[in-house]
Amino acid sequence: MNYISRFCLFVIFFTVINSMVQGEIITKTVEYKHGNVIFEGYLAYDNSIKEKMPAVLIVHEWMGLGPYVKWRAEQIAKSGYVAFAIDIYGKDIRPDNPSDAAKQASIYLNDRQLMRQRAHIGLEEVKKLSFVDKKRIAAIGYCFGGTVVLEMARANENLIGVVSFHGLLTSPQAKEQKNIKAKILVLHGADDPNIAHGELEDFENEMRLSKADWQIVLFGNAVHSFTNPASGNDPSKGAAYNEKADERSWKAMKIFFQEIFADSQNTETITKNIKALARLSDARGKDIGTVSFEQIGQEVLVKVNIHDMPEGIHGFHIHERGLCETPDFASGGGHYNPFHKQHGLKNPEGPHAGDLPNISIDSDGNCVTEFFTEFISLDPAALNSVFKEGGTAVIIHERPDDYISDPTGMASSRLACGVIEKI
Ligand SMILES: [Cu+2]
Repeated sequence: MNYISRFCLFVIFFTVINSMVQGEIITKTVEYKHGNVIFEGYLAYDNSIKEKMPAVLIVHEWMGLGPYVKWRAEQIAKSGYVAFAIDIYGKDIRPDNPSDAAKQASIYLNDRQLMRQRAHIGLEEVKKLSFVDKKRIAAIGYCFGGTVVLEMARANENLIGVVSFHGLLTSPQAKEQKNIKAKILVLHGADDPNIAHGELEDFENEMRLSKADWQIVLFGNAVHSFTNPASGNDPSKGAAYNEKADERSWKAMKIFFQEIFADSQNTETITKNIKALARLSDARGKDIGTVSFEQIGQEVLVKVNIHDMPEGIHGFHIHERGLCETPDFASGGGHYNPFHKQHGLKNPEGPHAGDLPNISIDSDGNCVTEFFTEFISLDPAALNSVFKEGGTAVIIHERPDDYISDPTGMASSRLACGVIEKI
């Protein structure tokens, strides 16, 4: 966007004016400037982490940057991210009553370019931190702040994901935007009276047209501001705390982060040289060859080199435990299935992450083949990592996998097994 390049001409400076240590979490008030406007943000991070860390911007509610988002920033820092609560209104503009808050918020709600500008300035600040991985930044926002982070996604800011907690969803800018890049998670109270009838559908349509990767989670029995304990507990007022929805939405955000940060890590750093190997043996414990794994971008290249096995087509899977006990290999457990899907590469409710294509053993008892799978990862932090706690194992079955029958594909007994190990 043109306006972004214009901003880069301004000189923004950064001053740390206050610092304190809370165990391993460092928190700092950060002053920054744009033109004549001074802002006051809030930074929190875990001092014990040495490598570059992913960062999460936090955008405040209509009352401005206050204790609530500071508390959230500290929570996020404890999860291993650099948390930076940005200031949209400017230093000292901290409304203390709803009518002033509404006045402030509406300045930006009615001027989306100004809203985008203020958010962009905050984003540029966090990028200046030497310990932030600039390619791995997400943004979350509450109420007014939820609207701001969605606007950042519409402006195609360099964010890998945004999360709106009970934010207003629609934008006058909605129609101009195509191809939103940031992944979007909207966490919303199903009974939030601030969303007019039809606005949810308008937002969905906007996301479709923008070709966005988007999700909306609606929390039943939740109204506006359901994540904030200060909102009281009377839903009839339209804003109230809802403990269940608060916990569930926080969990949803963390799962979203795991996904988006692991994904970006795959493409940036994990691409190179993470490899794994399984040495397989048969029911009598005799070596029958190897299966190797190599992460290449989002996919894993699987290379099979097997000998001394019975001729024919055989089911071939990754199982959920890294344990190969002869003679039946039952110790490997079921198929590796971290996303709780059904079995089968052809199953519309599937597949298991561990579902791999059948292998064909020739008349000499050998099989040399290779293929890609996108269902597993070698990134230890990924939800579908083969290096999960307890490990995983490759298993060759007696019969072919029919690719559809849940949960085993009718592949019958287990002929060979090998624990997957990092090399
Ligand atoms: Cu199996």
